[in-house]
Amino acid sequence: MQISTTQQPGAARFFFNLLGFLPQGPKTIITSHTEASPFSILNAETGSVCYTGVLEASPLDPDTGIASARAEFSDFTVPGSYRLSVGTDLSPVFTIAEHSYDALTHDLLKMFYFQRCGCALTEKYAGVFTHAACHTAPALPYGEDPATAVPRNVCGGWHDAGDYGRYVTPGALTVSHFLHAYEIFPEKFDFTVNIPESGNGTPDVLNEARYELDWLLRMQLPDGRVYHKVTTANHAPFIMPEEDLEQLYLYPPSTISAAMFVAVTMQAARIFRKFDEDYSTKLFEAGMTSLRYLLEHPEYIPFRNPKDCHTGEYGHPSDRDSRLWASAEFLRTLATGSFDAQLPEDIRQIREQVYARFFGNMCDFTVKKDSFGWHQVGGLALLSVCFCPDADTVFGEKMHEMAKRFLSYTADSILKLREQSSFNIPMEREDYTWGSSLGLMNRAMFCIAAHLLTGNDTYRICAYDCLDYLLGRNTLQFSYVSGHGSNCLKDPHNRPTVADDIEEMIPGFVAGGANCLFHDPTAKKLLPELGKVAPMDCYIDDHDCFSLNEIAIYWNSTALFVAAYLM
Ligand code: 9MR
Ligand code: ZN
Repeated sequence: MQISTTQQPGAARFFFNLLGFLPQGPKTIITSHTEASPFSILNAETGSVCYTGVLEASPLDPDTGIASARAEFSDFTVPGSYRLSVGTDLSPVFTIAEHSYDALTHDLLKMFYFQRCGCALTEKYAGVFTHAACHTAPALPYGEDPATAVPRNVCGGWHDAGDYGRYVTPGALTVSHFLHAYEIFPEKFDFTVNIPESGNGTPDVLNEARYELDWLLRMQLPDGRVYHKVTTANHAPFIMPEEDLEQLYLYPPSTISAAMFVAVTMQAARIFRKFDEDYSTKLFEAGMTSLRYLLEHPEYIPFRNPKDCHTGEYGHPSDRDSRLWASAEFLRTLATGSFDAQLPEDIRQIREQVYARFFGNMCDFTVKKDSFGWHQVGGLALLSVCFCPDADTVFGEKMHEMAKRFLSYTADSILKLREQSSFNIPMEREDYTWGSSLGLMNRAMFCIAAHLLTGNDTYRICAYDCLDYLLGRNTLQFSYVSGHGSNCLKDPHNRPTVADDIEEMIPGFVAGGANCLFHDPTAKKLLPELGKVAPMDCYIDDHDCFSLNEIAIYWNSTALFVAAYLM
């Protein structure tokens, strides 16, 4: 368990990325000093001074609860092990090294193998963390008479989080993080993670994505609707997944699940084209079926949990953002390679229709700093437009301009937040909520996109700031990624790792993070009341705290996007 400690007078604290820095990357360490004192970087072995500078002091910051100072030494690029010294205070050792984030990126991707449902995790790939195949029984469509309902095989996919539910909307979103990362910077995914498909000629990031895509295809009904989720009625207790034998239900389709299904199958169809043409065609056709359904149903059909269902809801106020994203992926895919060759007349007409609506949806779109998250997926449409090689032709110059403007405008507002924070983190109080890691990684994604589009280096630096926070540059000096950093996540709210009786935690899992809204009873009980604890300190590494310490696929996939780009 991890509770913020009140600062001892004289005992300086140092807050920094516990995985260290890249030689060419930005380098910032926050200290608990309050004056603009001189600092030095010392060689950790010899004690010799390698670099000197002056701290930049910040007054008390309500988000961190402390006054602090910042040592910035980005222009010091020599690999090695060092300490920061301020007067007589010495920091713990930190490193500057090539490949500081390679193992991290590897493990962030490998995490998804451990989330696989419907197959046994074997020693060859899982090491000691094996388990038998789980959730293999057919699921019943919810609300139908069990005597006559036809059970359906929807085996596969990833467990969403620390629970065993499988939900279409976060699933599609997560796959899209993989696909966008691969599409925008494929050169970063030249590594394998020892999964059954490794070495088959397709990069592992796509192999892992396919495991979820295959399941998404099973969640589609012949008329194009897509079940919203498959879960038991209640979350299982802390048992291994193969022991969870309660009845699985398929919960009613929504237009959000259909739209996100269209988006991700269309995107995957164009990316898988060169690896497996038959699979690509299958994805495209499945996407077309649901797109036709959506065009015939312009009204929003939401999903709400029925009264007797207590698993995640993933509700939305509207389906406009998911329709916008679906349209963008469809238009881009149609214009890609072999798809545009011989378009049947009906698809040409559909394209006109989609384009017209896309335009309207885009003009109405309000981008948020977390528009790559499950609350709001419109940001993914922006990525699709802005990184489309011939965006002016496919989307029109005006639309392309608008998408670029939305992206850079949001990235600029993220930079402003960063400037206001004493830790140089683009977060404000209201951002310390359930799944704060997602908001933070979304900001880093905006900054990466803006950096790639404009070449402005401040965006790239801000993306590193976000990664630094996740890996230890926070008031708890805590790395929210298991297995990475000397003080890191060890006891997440995650059923298998609690139930498996193995002391060690699987590396590469990202926790939801600090949340000052106390959404779970243990957090309420154990954390001091707000005012006595700063938002950045509102976190406990205890599996009971599901609103602080759960793991989830989209927390990992956004971190993967960021770490892969920055590594
Ligand atoms: O991540 C979700 C968080 O933002 C919401 O506030 C919370 C309550 O609705 O739900 C979280 O999502 C959970 C989902 O409902 C079920 N699987 C675990 C998810 C992570 O906590
Ligand atoms: Zn399972």
